[in-house]
Amino acid sequence: MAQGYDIIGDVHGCADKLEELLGDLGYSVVQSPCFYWHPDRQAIFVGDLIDRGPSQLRVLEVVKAMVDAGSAKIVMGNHEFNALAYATEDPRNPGSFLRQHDTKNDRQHAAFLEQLNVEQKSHYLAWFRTIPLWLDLGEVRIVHACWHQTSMNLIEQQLGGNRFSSIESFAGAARATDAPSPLYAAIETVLKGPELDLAKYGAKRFKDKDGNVRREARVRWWRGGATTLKQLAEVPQGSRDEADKPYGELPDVLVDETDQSYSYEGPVPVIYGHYWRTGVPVEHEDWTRSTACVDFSAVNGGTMVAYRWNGESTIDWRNYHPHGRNLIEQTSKS
Ligand SMILES: [Mn+2]
Repeated sequence: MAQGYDIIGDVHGCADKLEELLGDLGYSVVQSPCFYWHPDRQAIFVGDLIDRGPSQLRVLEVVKAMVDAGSAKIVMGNHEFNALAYATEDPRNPGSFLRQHDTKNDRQHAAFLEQLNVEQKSHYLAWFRTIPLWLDLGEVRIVHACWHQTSMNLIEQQLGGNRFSSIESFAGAARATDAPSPLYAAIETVLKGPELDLAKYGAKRFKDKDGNVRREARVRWWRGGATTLKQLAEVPQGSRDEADKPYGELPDVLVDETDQSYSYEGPVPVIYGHYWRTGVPVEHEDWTRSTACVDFSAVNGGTMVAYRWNGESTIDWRNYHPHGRNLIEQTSKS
């Protein structure tokens, strides 16, 4: 029985950083079958094992071996979900796929498609389909992007659980191209995080770093008790408005009940990934009393991070590994 969990952030094909982190955390390789193991702890992966990075096959070998051996658990990331949709033909529209093979999607997924051969792809895609969309371990909860009970209730009702029971059940959920179903929207909330419509509250659109005009802003769902647009919406720092002026402050107006419902208040701590944090974990942004993000952009020159949960009911930033100060040193080195 594990005495604690080491919850590991988005790996994105960075096998060297992952194996270094596992070593630092006290996991060692057990032979035949070969897997990383810790005498009294279990690793939990928050998903997004694949895409972008240089050694995706090695990451899949390491992580699946741990999960098969019981030395790790995993939840699904949006990149595993997308990989499945990319590979699955639309049953209503033979010849086209549940995720379109267009330039943007091809580019996002190119490294995975190149690095795995046909057999490897079908082997790991079959495994992805069985990965749960979240884990509720009683005293701690793990999800890729957002813990939102309303969405999770809907998923459980429609799937009969929190995973896809068959490829047909996946295909039914992943049809997104025409009108997204409530089930698809709920899965997006859990795996990609909620967004809110700025125009609905009289706020301006903003231009993202690539110059695309965005009318939706990410929701800072980890802010417990947040009720206003200013508290909940995340317009990235340095954004500009459509007239190319600095974006300025969001209005401090109340958001509606649906948007307020994303705000997570505990009491059980949630550990999640997905959000490409940088630098050291900062209170209110990267962690709160009841939430901790473990994605610190490992594939983008950042640090592969774990949160070492030891049974606490409120997050303790000292349980981040590496610790804050070391994070700065590692980040500035890379
Ligand atoms: Mn993600």
